Amino acid sequence: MSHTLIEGALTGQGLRIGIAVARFNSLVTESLLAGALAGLRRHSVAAHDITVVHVPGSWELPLTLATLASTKKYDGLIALGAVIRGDTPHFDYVAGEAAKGIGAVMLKTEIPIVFGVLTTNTLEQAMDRAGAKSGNKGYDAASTVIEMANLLRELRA
Ligand code: INI
Repeated sequence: MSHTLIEGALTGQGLRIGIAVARFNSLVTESLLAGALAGLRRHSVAAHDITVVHVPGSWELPLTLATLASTKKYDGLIALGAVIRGDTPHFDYVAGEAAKGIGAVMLKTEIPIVFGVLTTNTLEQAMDRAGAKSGNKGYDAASTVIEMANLLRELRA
């Protein structure tokens, strides 16, 4: 007897996606946003199905995502931010709370939320992950949110 295999498709047609993006370290986060938008379009998500919300910093992401999720208008959400250790002793609080908060919102609302918040020691490391040497985590976030939205649809069907 063969096993059952369930995997989310990477086709974004018909999916409604919300993106919450932090303005703090905007040099990095604007590149993450550009990558995410390019990734969504590449996977056939329609422009009119994409909503982008700008917030001051990564600290503000969890509440914003919780509010977006509560509208029930989205099949998946993406959180984009950049928390850079060099900037301030705030690092551990902001990075920790963003990660914990976003994870908690995802489990409470049962809507997939992709964690596209970079946590790095330097601006250079962040830039490397936002379209320079190491790809673009925003672009990766787009395919992950599509896979997860499709997977959850399938698991719930
Ligand atoms: N917000 C970030 O997104 N990244 C950071 O590196 C950062 N640092 O280092 O302070 C940061 N702080 C701002 C924070 O997210 C809030 O916007 C602010 O505290 C107001 O609530």
